[in-house]
Amino acid sequence: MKIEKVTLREIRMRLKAPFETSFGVIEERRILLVEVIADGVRGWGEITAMQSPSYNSETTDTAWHIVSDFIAPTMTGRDLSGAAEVPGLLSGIRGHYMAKAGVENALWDIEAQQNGIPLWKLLGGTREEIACGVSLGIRENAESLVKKVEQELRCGYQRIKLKIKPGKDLDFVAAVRDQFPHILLSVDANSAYSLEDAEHLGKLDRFELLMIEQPLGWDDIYSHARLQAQIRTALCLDECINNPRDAETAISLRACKIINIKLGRVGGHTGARRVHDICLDRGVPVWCGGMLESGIGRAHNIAMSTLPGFTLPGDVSASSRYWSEDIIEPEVDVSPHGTICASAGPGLGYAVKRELVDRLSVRSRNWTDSVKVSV
Ligand code: OSB
Ligand code: MG
Repeated sequence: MKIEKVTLREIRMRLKAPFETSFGVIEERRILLVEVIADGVRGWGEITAMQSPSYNSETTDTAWHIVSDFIAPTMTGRDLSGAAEVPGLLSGIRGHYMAKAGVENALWDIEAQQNGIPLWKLLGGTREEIACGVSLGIRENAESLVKKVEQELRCGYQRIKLKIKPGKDLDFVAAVRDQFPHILLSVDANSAYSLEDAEHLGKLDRFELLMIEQPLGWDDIYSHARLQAQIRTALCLDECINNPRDAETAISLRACKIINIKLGRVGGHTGARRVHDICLDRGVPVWCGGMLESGIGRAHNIAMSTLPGFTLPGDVSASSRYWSEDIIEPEVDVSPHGTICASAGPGLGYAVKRELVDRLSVRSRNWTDSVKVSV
């Protein structure tokens, strides 16, 4: 796999509706797309960092810097045996998993195309249809949330996740649970609470939630272990799990009973598969998290979700929930029973709408084998 060209683009995409989490309201995504050409084959990856460092420490701009000044110059012109070599090659760059993932995943797309098989098969996927849930932002009042839940259930989604924060938690969950006593229901706090809130969080036990996702510090596995010992509901870690060692630590400390795997957060498909393998081995169910991705990131998420350990519905939902027009063809559709079928085409299995990407681009930069940097 000789890397001939790397192109980095920033596109802006406005969400159909604002998405509120405990760390703020997201109305527009500033997404970085990575296009790599190796042996004449083109592959795509997406960098899922938010524009502010409020989910984790990366941002769209830190990722632009790290890819531009370190990753792309390291990769361009190199001859690799496969995409799985990338983490080793980039190990001298500390952290910045989301930036690395965008580049590595483009190479996975290429490798699958070179083998003439779908990416999900190359990764070792075992199911052709994945189970889907939705993540619902914080809303003004419980009534409008209940209406939204009803609408998503009508679309077929198999699990509903509610974003919560202090002051917008118990009443909202109670209203939804009252209306829908039997659905798979979970909550995600994005690190909005502290261990002193243990008693308060324990009040969620009565709602028979599937899980409480990342209630405590974004980098604090230990406190989650203390909390899990005090409440019945399963904790799920998102922000805390950045690599296989974090997964080992969290499972050994009993800090969680479920893990959310996000491709960007763990540095790409190689890291994701390692985290998945550890969880499968230790009997910890995993599911695929989302970062309000464009179709390219979404297609990578679908491929990953076909691995055997992904036994819970993920935050992978239809393109049309997020965008008036997605950048891939066909768009991602969800069946009436809340599933997505993995594409049978080679690589990602979706075509990138290049003219649309061009129209949405606000900056781009490329690196080629002969001329390492050109603006
Ligand atoms: O914590 O899972 C999260 C979106 C942005 C940042 C963090 C999270 C989320 C979501 C949305 O929950 C999931 C999606 O629909 O893509
Ligand atoms: Mg989360």
